[in-house]
Amino acid sequence: IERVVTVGEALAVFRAGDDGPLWSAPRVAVSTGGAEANVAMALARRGVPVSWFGRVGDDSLGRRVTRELRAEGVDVHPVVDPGGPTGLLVKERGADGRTSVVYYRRGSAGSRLSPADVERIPLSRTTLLHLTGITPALSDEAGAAVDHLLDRADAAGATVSFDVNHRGRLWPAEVAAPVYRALASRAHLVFAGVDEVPFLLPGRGGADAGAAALALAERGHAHVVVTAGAAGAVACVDGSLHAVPAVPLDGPLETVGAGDAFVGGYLAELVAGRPVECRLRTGARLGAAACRHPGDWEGVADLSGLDPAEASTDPVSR
Ligand code: KDG
Repeated sequence: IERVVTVGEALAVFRAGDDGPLWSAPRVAVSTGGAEANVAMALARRGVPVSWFGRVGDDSLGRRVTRELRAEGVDVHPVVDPGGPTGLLVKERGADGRTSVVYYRRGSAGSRLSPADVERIPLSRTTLLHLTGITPALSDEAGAAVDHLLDRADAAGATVSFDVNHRGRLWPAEVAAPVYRALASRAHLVFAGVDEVPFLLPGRGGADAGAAALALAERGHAHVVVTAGAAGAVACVDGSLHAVPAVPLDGPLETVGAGDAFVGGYLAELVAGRPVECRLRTGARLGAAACRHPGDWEGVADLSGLDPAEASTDPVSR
């Protein structure tokens, strides 16, 4: 694999909480999010050639998110759509330290992705196409674009990676589950959080990540990765199971985007031809790094202190 291609909705992210809740905070921080965009930025940080495709509005937020993706080294191909605004995600941190997410994205440009938009995306035997379960949640048209991409990936012999990424605020579980199963069955590599496994294996709740990965393998998924947050992550590849613990963290954590950073780390090592343990370890480090920053993806730029071998007790280096 020489290049990763990803398609989805990039969002503007407004974040409040450092100086009070959104209703009274005098300032919000602005940045970029969207699962596929986050994965693309993590991959670019690891030096992997990566392209992002999707729609943005003909507005300042659209210019902003494309500019940020480009600045991070992603090859960006926006369709600028005057028919809808760039989608927005608002993250608000409560006094209890918990983050809540609200979307302003119905009818957004990103949700208007169409099969015609993805017709010319270059795919070949040397591309890895990364998709998530968020895109088909956005609209029927966006779902049709995902199906068309999978047909094209099939014809081109591209490798397909799929991250379930269930978003209960976008669609109900009973509508989403059959779509996730159909998409996962067409992917070579499936990522799921341990709590998302029941979507793929109805009736199998409560399993730990290892048992879940084995059960998915039994269902015919030759390459699955199940993440379990602070309990680590497991991969089952061609029948063998590999596990890594999570990197221990303390201090305030903001976990939105950690899953995407994990996927970026895992895929970066896959593209580099590294073994499964190494992919999992890098995934865990990037996931942990994302938790140390209140933004979705910015934390992946700094992996210091996340490797036990380089731990130092001196808080200053000079
Ligand atoms: O994982 C973080 C993403 O979820 C966030 O950036 C926004 O893609 C997003 C979504 O739809 O939740």
